[in-house]
Amino acid sequence: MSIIRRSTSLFQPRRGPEQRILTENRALIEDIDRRKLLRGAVSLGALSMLTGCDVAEQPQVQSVLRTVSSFNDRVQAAIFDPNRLAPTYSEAQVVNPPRFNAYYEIENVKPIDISGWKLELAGLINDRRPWNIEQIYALPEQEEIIKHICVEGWDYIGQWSGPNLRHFLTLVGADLTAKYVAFHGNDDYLEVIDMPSALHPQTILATKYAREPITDPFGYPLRLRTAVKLGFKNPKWIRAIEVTNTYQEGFWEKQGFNWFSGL
Ligand SMILES: Nc1nc2c(c(=O)[nH]1)N[C@H]1C(S)=C(S)[C@@H](COP(=O)(O)O)O[C@H]1N2
Ligand SMILES: [Mo]
Repeated sequence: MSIIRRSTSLFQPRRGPEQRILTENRALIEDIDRRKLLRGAVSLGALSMLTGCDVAEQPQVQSVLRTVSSFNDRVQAAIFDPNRLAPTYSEAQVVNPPRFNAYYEIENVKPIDISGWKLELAGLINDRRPWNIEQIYALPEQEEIIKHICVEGWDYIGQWSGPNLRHFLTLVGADLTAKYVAFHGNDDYLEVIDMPSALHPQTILATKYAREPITDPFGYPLRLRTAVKLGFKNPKWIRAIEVTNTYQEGFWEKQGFNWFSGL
């Protein structure tokens, strides 16, 4: 089920500045609507009632939406159930090759040269020795067929395998009581997830797609795949993993999307 389809009722033709404001803040409003924070039709009137300020002015609309959105982050984190499993699918439903996305076009993907690649570990981890790919391949593998949902309004079912992240973090002596796990991509992409989501049973460090090594566009040699986060919280081409208590905004949060972005 795509976000756009679920939210179209919000964007029925309206006239004048109200339509313009709704369009310009589409991403934030969709995010709020997707989480069913506001039931029924979201209107500027409803938002202004929520916050008690005049939302007819553009800068205020943004801050109103951001307020609702970050409030929603806390609610989301509080209601996250670390034991609830996300739906899984059958092998017949797997889309192969997967659908590509990044903050740039596929032609600009810079493949990782595996001879020079090591996974770096940083922050609140006892054993921060880097890992080469052979060491990672030697770990027990977990496979999952899960849905990838992108905030841009599309989704696909994919078949991913690789070491379970909780298992890996335990192995290297990460502080599992820390708040966040940050992933640094080789393309300077940063995304951070909360520790409970990192420790969720369906969160893995994926090395394979449909039982073959992940190909360059999709994150070779290592990417995150979690069934409990939107697509953008699944960094590809991981260069470093950092365990930290410091809150950091990733690429898409800076575009206005929710930090938590759980499913
Ligand atoms: N390093 C890196 N990881 C990234 C991105 C990116 O631009 N760089 N884009 C994210 C977004 S928005 C999506 S939807 C998914 C796309 O993953 P896919 O190409 O395997 O479908 O990767 C996510 N991880
Ligand atoms: Mo995405």
